[in-house]
Amino acid sequence: MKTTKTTCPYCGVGCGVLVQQDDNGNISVKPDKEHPANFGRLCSKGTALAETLDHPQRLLYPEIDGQRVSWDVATSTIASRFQQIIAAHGAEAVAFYVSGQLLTEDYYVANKLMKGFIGTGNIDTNSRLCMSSAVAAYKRAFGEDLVPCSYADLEAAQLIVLVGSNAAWCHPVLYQRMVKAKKANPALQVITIDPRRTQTADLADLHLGLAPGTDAILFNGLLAWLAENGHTDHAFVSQSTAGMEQAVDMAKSTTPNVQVVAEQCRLPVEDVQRFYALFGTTAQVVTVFSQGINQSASGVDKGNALINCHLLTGRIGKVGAGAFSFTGQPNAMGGREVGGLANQLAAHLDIDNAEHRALVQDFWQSPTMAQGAGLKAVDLFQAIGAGKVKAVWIMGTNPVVSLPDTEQVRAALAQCELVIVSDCVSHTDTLELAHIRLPALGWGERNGTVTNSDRTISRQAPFLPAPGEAKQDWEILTAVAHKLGFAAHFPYQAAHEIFREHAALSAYHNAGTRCFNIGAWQDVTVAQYDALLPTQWPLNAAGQGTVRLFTDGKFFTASGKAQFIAVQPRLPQAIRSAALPFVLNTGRVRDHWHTLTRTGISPRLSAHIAEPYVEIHPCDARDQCLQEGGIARIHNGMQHILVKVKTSRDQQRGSLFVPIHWSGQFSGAAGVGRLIPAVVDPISGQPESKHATVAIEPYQVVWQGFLISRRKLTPKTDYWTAIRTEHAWRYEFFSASSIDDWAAFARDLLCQPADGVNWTEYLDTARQTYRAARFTGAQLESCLFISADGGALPARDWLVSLFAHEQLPAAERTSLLLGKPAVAGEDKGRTVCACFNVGEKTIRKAIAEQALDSVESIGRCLNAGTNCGSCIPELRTLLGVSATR
Ligand SMILES: Nc1nc2c(c(=O)[nH]1)N[C@H]1C(S)=C(S)[C@@H](COP(=O)(O)OP(=O)(O)OC[C@H]3O[C@@H](n4cnc5c(=O)[nH]c(N)nc54)[C@H](O)[C@@H]3O)O[C@H]1N2
Ligand SMILES: Nc1nc2c(c(=O)[nH]1)N[C@H]1C(S)=C(S)[C@@H](COP(=O)(O)OP(=O)(O)OC[C@H]3O[C@@H](n4cnc5c(=O)[nH]c(N)nc54)[C@H](O)[C@@H]3O)O[C@H]1N2
Ligand code: SF4
Ligand SMILES: [Mo]
Repeated sequence: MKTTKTTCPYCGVGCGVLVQQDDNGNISVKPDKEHPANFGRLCSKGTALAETLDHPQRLLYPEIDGQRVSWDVATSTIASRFQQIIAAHGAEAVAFYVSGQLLTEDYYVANKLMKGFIGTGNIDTNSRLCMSSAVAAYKRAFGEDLVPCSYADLEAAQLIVLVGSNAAWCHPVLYQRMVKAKKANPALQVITIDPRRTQTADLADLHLGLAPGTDAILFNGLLAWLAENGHTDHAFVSQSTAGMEQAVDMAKSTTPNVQVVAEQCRLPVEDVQRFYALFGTTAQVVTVFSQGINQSASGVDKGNALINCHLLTGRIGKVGAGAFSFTGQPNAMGGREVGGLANQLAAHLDIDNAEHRALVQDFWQSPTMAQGAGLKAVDLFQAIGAGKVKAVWIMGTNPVVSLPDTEQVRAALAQCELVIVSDCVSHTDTLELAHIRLPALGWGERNGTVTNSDRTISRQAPFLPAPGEAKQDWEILTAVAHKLGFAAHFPYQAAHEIFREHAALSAYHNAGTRCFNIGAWQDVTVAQYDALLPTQWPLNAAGQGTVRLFTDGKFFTASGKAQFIAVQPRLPQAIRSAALPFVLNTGRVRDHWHTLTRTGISPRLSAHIAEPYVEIHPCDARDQCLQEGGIARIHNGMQHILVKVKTSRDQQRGSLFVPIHWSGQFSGAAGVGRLIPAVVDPISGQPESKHATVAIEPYQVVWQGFLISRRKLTPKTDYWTAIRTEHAWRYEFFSASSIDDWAAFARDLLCQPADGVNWTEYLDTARQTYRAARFTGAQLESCLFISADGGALPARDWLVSLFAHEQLPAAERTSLLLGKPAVAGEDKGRTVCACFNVGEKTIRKAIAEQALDSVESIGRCLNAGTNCGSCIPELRTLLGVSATR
């Protein structure tokens, strides 16, 4: 048995995992008990990591225009095309668009090559869509992009305020730490602030379901209230901050009293009062914020509005206190350290500061430094569309799905002269538009470091060989740098060499003026690098990390004082109208990761929420004539999507929620990015992904069906979703156009039966049902069920289970097209617990039959909820009890 210590590649919690491999190559993934992020816990996604390793669709070889080429040809072509474009149009005509999912070493090399050698600031990252507002807010307040807190502060707090964070689903291990902290300390109060009542609110003593986009009003109101009610820490404010009066004056003038706040945020006055009083009287407050704050056209101001409240009360740099941005991606923070955003340099230096540019140029010995900030993501893709940027290299991100106004992004890339995409998988919506496709190493193969939300740097270590000819991103970039003539400056042979350089730059001419400093690691040997323990930056000279920042009341602004920002609240730009009467909010689900390239191949993770959906209040659904489980068409007057209707009272009236995950590889028309306008924060450039205006209506389907197939297909119906199951892909369809010849449709869908493939079909014209099955010998290859009269379709779980048979038993073969199992089996229902694969129906049955009355008793009976705990809020809902009360 070989064990590798590494870090989970999903969210910014950055959990440590132990990967165990036996002699037969079987791999299991266990939580690392010693890692300070998770201390032995993992969520459903981390637990299922082994299932996503053997990816059926890896990109294995470099390709140019669809033809396999050698690495030498691929990298020479990139270099010469870049050189031609730069010679003709200048360096500003080329760009990189990178990702918070790259390792720090990859990120460092990409940033160095673009900003120091190609000589333009045109490298931006998907962190623009994710953390850039938090970065800007921290910089304005603290003088540097510094996250003050540590995870341990969540346990030390007496009040945790979660604003625009669905941590139960998005930072599940931190959520579990908060659950445990509350159990251990019942006095700990939790407040959630989110227009939706999410699973996170299950832990809350108070949930504030405010009107979308009104957070700055709520926090300005809090600042004014704190100032007026004697909660100012005068000593801290006078010694360690600047700008308090202007900020408080602005807060008082915009939000004079609790009534005004309550009215504008559409909250009960007493709830606002309770929140303010709790905040005022609790010294240990941590305010956690995430995309409900960041993804806004005034996201930076919102971040500062909440940081202001911590500065006024001196609740920063102390145990159990601080304004804590939970980062999204596994290496969002590492990307910030190396300056991966177009308006940063490296090592937390400023690209717009000539001295900083000179310092970095000197360190890199670079011939052509970027002279200022490059284009931010949304502007970059607009410049590509306008033909100003003629070559773009996209690494580790899927912008055709994740940027706002994805149809513009698609059109921009479609007419771009040179699109290069490095990815691990062979099919993404972005790769479809690439001229040059480069195979990158993925998790388990690549080697380097990541930094999580609380500044902990951890190792990602390889335990698998490279598939095909895939290379790590830094290796590809280094090869291109060599072909561009910069070999002497990119001498890297191994990841630790890059890490050392990054560490050295952080300490270069840094006499304590920059907080980010990991200089103690600038000479690490490969053995030391491999043994690096998770450590929170900055490091002292002895290499020890720092748990909490600002404990001495010193900040990194020119004056050394933290800066209050006077915030004038601004509401979202899109305003509801008669034509577009709903606010569209977007976000994540528990078991899926972004554009599904990894979680979409795991049967376990695909079972919790199998299809794209819109969540809508039942009264709105009724008014719009929408049926639960039916198909809704949501449009913004130009683009539309089709998703399933899910009604829920957790959704406020007038608002809709659609998850972001379903790309064109996994669904017909569910990519929600096409409905999001490219509206951004003026300072950070972060898009307002949580607030579009749309209309919703029923989609009149004339037939519905499903297909289970061993092969992955791309159906052509209006609505379809692909769902990974244990042995096959399941496709659900709905269509508004009638079909005359079902058999022809089926053959087209499944492709003509090849030799040796048996085809059985059954058509009932009276009942408008069509069923077909294909066999290879006695093995079931696919089956299709269609109903055009609204009649019920057979149980999917049973049919899916038939694909486990190498040879389908005769009895099952007969019952197959009847759509009924020969022997009735248990219908588990929708998966609730992904770790132990326990379905809703099984849980409901056990609750009823065995009189279960607690989450613990469900756990004892069915195991559900006993591993990662992510499903506990749902178990509570099934029990009909609310969390802590
Ligand atoms: N399961 C899973 N986990 C993930 C990811 C994933 O894809 N899947 N992705 C990771 C990444 S990159 C990120 S950035 C994080 C994101 O983590 P979160 O930010 O927690 O997740 P989101 O679902 O994007 O949005 C958070 C909440 O903001 C709320 N919101 C919308 N508008 C407003 C508003 O006006 N005010 C307030 N206060 N709230 C609002 C939404 O209703 C939503 O519940 O998750 C990370 N973790
Ligand atoms: N409407 C709306 N849009 C959003 C959001 C939202 O809440 N609402 N959230 C935004 C946020 S916060 C984020 S972070 C983005 C995420 O959006 P994306 O970054 O576009 O989503 P991913 O699916 O994570 O894309 C990562 C890609 O990189 C590949 N990959 C993984 N590891 C590596 C590697 O080591 N090297 C290379 N070269 N490739 C690799 C994966 O296969 C995948 O194709 O979406 C943003 N878009
Ligand atoms: S919380 Fe889950 S997804 Fe995030 S790092 Fe930990 S195991 Fe991975
Ligand atoms: Mo993100």
